[in-house]
Amino acid sequence: MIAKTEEDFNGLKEIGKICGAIRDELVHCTKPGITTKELDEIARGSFEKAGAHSAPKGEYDFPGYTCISINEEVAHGIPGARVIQEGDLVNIDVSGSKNGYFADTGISFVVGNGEIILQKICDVAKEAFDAGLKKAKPGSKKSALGKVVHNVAKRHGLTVIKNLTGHGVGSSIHEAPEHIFNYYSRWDDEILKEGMVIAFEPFISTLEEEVFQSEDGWTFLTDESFVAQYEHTIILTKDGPIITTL
Ligand code: M2C
Ligand code: CO
Ligand code: CO
Repeated sequence: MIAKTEEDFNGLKEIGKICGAIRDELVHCTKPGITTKELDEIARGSFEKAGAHSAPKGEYDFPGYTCISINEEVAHGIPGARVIQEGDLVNIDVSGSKNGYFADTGISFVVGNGEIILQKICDVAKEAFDAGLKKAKPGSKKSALGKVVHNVAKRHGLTVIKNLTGHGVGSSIHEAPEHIFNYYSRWDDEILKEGMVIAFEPFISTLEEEVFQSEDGWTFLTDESFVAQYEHTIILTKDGPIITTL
């Protein structure tokens, strides 16, 4: 959406704050021994308490309030009986709505002590996000974000997932612009606009550049790579980006 009014800005900030707080709460509660379903139940309670709704559940009838993905699962992991272990790479993606406004945020992290490469892809996902954020201004090319994301990955001897992308958000969970790629596409000539609301979510991979869908119809998987995501909802303004989900 294009945020125009004070009501738009306030509504987007309110749901952004709620989703950011639920994300942080779940990260805090992620300890060896807890199941992904138990984490999702915490999110269910927090959405309810905040008077907000889960976007995956409300918009797509996803079997969970949040997406929680472990190790070979990259995104859209279904909360369930899987028990979190020390050293797991975990992704928690929280998206929701309140009063018709939406936000989307996610983070990958390592539980306790894990392999060094796992911490590295998490750090590089954040670095790629920060580099892209500098290009996130009205009048810039949308393709500039993907260009810097891919460059940051390559500089660290890593790559990006090409078939998962960021997207517009705000009045629904996924809306125009349809794709914010994690690589440079010369065909992508869209110019970012004042007030545009985007979910920017670099996916940094150790090897593979595409994910595939699991037989459960939801979960995106890799075969022999690990992938980290870092996502926030951002309102683009001439005075700089406003991150609603900090
Ligand atoms: O937009 C995402 O970040 C998720 C969507 C949840 S709806 C089931 N918040 C995303 C991540 C990966 C792939 C597609 N969308
Ligand atoms: Co998300
Ligand atoms: Co998203």
